[in-house]
Amino acid sequence: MADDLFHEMASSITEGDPEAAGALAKRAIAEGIDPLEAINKGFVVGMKQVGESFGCGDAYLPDLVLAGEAMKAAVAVLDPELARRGQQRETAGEVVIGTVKGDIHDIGKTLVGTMLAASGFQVHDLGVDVPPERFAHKAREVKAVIVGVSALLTTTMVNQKSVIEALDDLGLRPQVKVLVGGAPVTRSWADTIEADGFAEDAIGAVAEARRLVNKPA
Ligand code: B1M
Repeated sequence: MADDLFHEMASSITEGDPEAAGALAKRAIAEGIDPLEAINKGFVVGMKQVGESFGCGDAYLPDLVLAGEAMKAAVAVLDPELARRGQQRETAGEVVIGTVKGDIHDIGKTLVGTMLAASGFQVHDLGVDVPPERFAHKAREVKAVIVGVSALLTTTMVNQKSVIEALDDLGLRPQVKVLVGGAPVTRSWADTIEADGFAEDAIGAVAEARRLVNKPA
């Protein structure tokens, strides 16, 4: 029964099991289940559960990382089938993400990127130690709707502002929204540099990104 399969799909995400998620996605295709339904009624349900557990302290960072990996494994199997059927999963838009110049911390940034990709954004991850101009040029190249800028050091936070200035220099503001985050970053800092969005963690980043493009989850 499809409901049982959807339930198993959600569990494969909450258990952070990419192998199971991939196998369940293949089973859905073999059983003729609509891949969009599999994503929305199965895997996404698990993703939401993990997010809620993390929000109230019942799940931890490794759970989020594994859930993200499991989601990616399922989507990797289902995306070609979606394309084959001529359906497109709703794309929330292009996101350029990276860690600011002078900063090589990448764990949180990568996690945020993974979660954004799992929630429907097309993510272009520029890596770490990224000069402001590179964010801006990539944003222009891919017609980004959001530029996500991570900073982990009090000494590099200021480079988030430089990214906004670089976007300004190319005339990309305000149509490109800027989302900032990282351990030392606060809402008040985001307001000071006139960023459009701020999130404390990866789940918050997904909610904030969807709000910024008017597609709340
Ligand atoms: Co560094 N480091 N580190 N470090 N390091 C910190 C950040 C520090 C707080 C440690 C400390 O002193 N207690 C401190 C900064 C102090 C400060 O500025 N206030 C520090 C320092 C000083 C340094 C060096 C200068 C140390 C030295 O060399 N003397 C050096 C700097 C190098 C450089 O960048 N130029 C350095 C180097 C390193 C390592 C390379 C050893 C390693 C990084 C490895 C890697 O990333 N591949 C490292 C690590 C691991 C840490 C700590 C211990 C952990 C960071 C981490 O990965 N956390 C860190 C202490 C800490 O944060 N507790 C520390 C887990 C990760 C999932 O969380 O990155 O916060 P986080 O991401 C979260 C949120 O912040 C948010 O969501 C994520 C997921 O929940 N978020 C976003 C992040 N980006 C976001 C973007 C968004 C939205 C949300 O929108 C776009």
